[in-house]
Amino acid sequence: MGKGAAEAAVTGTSFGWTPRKGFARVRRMMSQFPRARRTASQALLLCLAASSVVLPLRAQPGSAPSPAPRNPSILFILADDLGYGDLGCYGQTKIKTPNLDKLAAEGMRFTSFYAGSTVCAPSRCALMTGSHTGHGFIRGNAAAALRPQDLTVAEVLKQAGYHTALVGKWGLGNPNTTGVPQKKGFDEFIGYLDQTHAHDYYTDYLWRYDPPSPAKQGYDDRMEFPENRDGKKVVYLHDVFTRAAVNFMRINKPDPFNNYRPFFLYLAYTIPHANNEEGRRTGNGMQTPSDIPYSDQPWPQTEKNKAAMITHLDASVGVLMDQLKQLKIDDHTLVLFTSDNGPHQEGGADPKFFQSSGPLRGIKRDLYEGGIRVPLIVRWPSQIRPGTVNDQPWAFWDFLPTAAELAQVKPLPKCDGISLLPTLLGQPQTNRHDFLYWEFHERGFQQAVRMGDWKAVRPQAGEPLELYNLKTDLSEKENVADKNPEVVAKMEAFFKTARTESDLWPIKPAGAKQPGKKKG
Ligand SMILES: [Ca+2]
Repeated sequence: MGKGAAEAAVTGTSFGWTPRKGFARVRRMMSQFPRARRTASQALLLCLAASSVVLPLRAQPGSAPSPAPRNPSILFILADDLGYGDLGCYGQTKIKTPNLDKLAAEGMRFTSFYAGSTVCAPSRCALMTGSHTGHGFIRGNAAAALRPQDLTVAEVLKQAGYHTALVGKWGLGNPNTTGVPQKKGFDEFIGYLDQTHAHDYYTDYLWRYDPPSPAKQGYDDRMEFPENRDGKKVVYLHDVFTRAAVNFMRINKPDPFNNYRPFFLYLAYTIPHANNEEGRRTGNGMQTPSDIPYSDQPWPQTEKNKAAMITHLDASVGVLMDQLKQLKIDDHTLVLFTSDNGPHQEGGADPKFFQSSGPLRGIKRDLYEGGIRVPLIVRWPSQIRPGTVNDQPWAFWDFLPTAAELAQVKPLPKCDGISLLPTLLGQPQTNRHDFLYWEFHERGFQQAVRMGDWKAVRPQAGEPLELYNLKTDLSEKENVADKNPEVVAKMEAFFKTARTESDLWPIKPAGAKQPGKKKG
């Protein structure tokens, strides 16, 4: 596609930068109506707009018919390498996160929620496909791409009538593969495809997809940010993502024009991940436009930057919530916030400095709790009781069936997950996980299982299991395998059946070279 056409296409899309473009779109739609019908339509629109604000979801007696029952929109916000202890509402005392703390106070906070893996790509694969790492196609940070048969939550929601978008980091398919977002259920996309590219918060290009329509050309190409060329640091791409998300929600707000079509926005932010390349060059890979409000703290510069990144992320969540409220759709939008794995020790940052794992053992690349247990906050004011805390073990692969049930998809797609919609609605949750399973291929071959209060870790293939009782030993300090042979036997049996063999991810002995090190 020529650059001129590309730029023209960009201005008319859901990620357009100014509110005026949204209004211009409405005006263009209206101008296509014959004049006589336009006035009547405008009056009708005003009525519908008013009713969508005032009416609850069900029609009130004597009122005009309300829109057909509609499913909630979904805003899924993913942080990158944010630890279990990095948020105020999870015990953080130094890093300020007022907006996320408010989100938790207004919704449900999960204290035993797990990422799909302890690094990016397999974790995101589990999130998107509902398969844990014993069944998923992508089980490590290699340059693998999702295949046509790997059904994603975006495909499920799109088929259920949602308008879907990905803003931010993908990592499940590079250009010209079967795994690019537009082939995996996303109507629109702007962000990073490759994980190493996603380390650079001042990159001079992103990838972008916008589908063609009768009104405009599509777009499927790089989107340039010339301000950042030649190493200049002008546009912080995290902020581009926030603006794109805000614009997407405004333009795709369920309304009479789109027959109250709900949206699914997967907003995969990249902070507080380190810029590993910058870290190797300068010793400080915690890339942020400013260390405010921590400039005067007596902390190492990398830690000031890390704290500023997390507070910056928190402020962006505040912007998103303001937008939802301004659009008057926050009551009927399910907002989820979580992280793809535990805190990193990269770019000069020390995860111990802020106790980023909280009370948990381990960090990113560990299968101990600190590597995989992450915050999850869910807000849905019309349905979820504010200030609720849930300690049931759930994991990334539960999101697909939860979203599918929310979208009234029947039957629910087969996967490793369980819909936790009953829990969100305050109803009895009759089905729960017997086990949660992880495997990790970068350091030989490691496995972990959570079963009730028990946690088992196999440090290497062929080695005995370590066993911890999380109820009495949350920090996994005391291996009690010898004292609990029956539990170990049960775990061993499950380890044998939890996974399918994979040509891409074979079990290898300790020390064997594995694909995908230090990438995401
Ligand atoms: Ca990550």
